[in-house]
Amino acid sequence: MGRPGASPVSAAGDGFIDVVPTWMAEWAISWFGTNDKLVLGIGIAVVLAAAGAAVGLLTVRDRRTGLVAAAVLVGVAAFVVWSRPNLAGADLIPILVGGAVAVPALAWLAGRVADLREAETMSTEGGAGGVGYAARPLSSERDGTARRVFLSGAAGAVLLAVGAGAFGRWIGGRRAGVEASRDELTVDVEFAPADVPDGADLGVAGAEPWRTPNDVFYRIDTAFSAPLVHPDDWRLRVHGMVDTEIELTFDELIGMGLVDRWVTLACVSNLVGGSLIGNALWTGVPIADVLALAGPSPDADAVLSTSDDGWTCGTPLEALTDGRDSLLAVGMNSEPLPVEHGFPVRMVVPGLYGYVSATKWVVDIEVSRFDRFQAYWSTRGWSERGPVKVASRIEVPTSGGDVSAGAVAVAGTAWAQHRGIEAVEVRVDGGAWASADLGEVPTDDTWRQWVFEWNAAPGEHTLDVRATTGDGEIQTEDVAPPAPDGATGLHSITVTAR
Ligand SMILES: Nc1nc2c(c(=O)[nH]1)N[C@H]1C(S)=C(S)[C@@H](COP(=O)(O)O)O[C@H]1N2
Ligand SMILES: [Mo]
Repeated sequence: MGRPGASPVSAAGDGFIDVVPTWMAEWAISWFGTNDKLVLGIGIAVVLAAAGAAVGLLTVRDRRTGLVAAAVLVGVAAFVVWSRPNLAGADLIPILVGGAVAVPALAWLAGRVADLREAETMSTEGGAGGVGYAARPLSSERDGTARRVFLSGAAGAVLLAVGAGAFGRWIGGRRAGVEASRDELTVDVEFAPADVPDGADLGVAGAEPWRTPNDVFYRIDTAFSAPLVHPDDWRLRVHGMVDTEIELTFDELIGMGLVDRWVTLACVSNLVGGSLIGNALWTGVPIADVLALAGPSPDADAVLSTSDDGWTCGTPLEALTDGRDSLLAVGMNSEPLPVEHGFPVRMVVPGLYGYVSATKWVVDIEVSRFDRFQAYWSTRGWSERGPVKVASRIEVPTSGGDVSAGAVAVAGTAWAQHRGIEAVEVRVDGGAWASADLGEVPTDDTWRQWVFEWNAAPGEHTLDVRATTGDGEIQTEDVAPPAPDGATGLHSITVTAR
C-alpha cells in the first residue's frame, strides 16, 4: 500500500514525529492545533535548506569534503525514509534521483566558483601589477562572465533539483502501483443522509454547529502525509488471543451490515475551552461483530490496533464488547471517510479519547492484554486508559468582547461521551450557579448544546460554566493539564456589557 508525497520534507516529517520528544509534539499540537504539520513542514524545509547551503559553502572551500557531505546528507534522508514503518521501496526513489542530480550539479557549481575566484584574482593582480586602466575593463568583463555562468548555473541547478524531485515522485507513484489518486479513493456504499436530529442544534448565532462538517473536523495524527489505502487492497487481520484468526476484505466487512451512529470524538490534548473535538454521524460495522467471528479469549482484556502507517493504540476489550456503539467506520456524515480521517476504515469508540480508541487507516487488530504491550502514546508517558472527562465550554459571546447590556444568549457545548450530560450551569461574577437549557441528543454518546439567557448589567463580567454527567458527576474546578489523561478545570470568559 503505497503512500504519495514521499518528498524529503514529508519523509523527514514522518521520521521527526517518531523521534521528537513527547512534550514537543504536545506543545506543537496545543499551540498550532491542526496546523502543527504545516509548522513542522516549514521547519524541516528551513533545516534542509540550511543544510544544503552549508554543504554548498563547504564544497566551495574544499571540494572533496563538500561532495562527501552532500552524499552523506542524501544518505541520511534515504535512511529516515527507509526507517519508516510503512516503507514502500518506491519512497526512496525521489531521494535517490534527487541525490543523483544534486551531487554532480554541486561538483559542477564548485568548478564554476573556482573559475570565478580565478577571474577575481586576475582582476586584482591586474590592478596591483600597475598595468593600469587597460587591464581593468578586460578582467572585469572576464569577472562578469564567470559570475553570469555561476549564477545561471546555480539557478539551473535549483530548477534541476526541483524537476528531479518531481520526476522522482512521479516515478515513485507509478512504481507504487496502486498509488491511487484521491479521486479514486471512494467506496461503493449508499450512505444514509446525516440529518441533524430535531432539537439537537439550538441554532444560536456564533455557536458551533451540533454536527461538525467533515472539512472543519479537527485532525490529529502522527502521519505527516495521510496514508492512501485503496479499499481493494485493504485487509483487516484479527488475531492474538482468539479462537480463530481471521482476515477480512473491505467487501466482506461491509457485507456484515452497516449501522449509522452519532458519536462525538475528542482528543486528550484538548485544552479547557479548546476545539480538538467534533461530532459526526459514523457509518460502520460494530467491532463486537467482527470480534465475535474471531472469538476473543476470556483472559484477554485489551485490543492492540495498528494503522497502515504503523501507529498503535490500546483499547479495553470491554469498550468494544459491552454493547456500546463501537464501530469500524467507513463513512462520516454520509460520505466515505475523508483520507485524513482514516479512509477506508477507522475505529470509533464512544466514551474514550481518540488516542486509545480511534485508530485511522486500521489494518490490524490483536486481541491481547494490557500487561503485554505498550501502544504509541503510552510509551510516551500518556495514560494506558483514556476515558473522556466531563467538560463544557462557552462559545458565545466571545471572551474579551463586548455585548449590549440586557438580554444576552450565552451558549456552548458540554460533553461526557457514553455517560451523557444531564445538566449545565452558568455562574456570573462568582455568584450562584444557574441552570442552562439543553438541546436534545439522540444518545449519551454525543456532545450536548446548551443556552443560558443572561440579563447583563452594564460593566465587566466573568462567566463560568460547568456540566453534570448522566451518572451524577459534577465537573471539577480543579485545574489539570492534558497530560497524562485529559485536562480538567472550568471554562471561563470575560465580557463587557455596554
Ligand atoms: N493511524 C492513526 N490513528 C489515529 C491517530 C494517529 O496518530 N494515527 N491519532 C489518534 C488521535 S490522538 C485522535 S484524537 C484521533 C483524531 O481523529 P481525527 O483526526 O479524525 O479527528 O485519531 C486517533 N487515531
Ligand atoms: Mo488525540
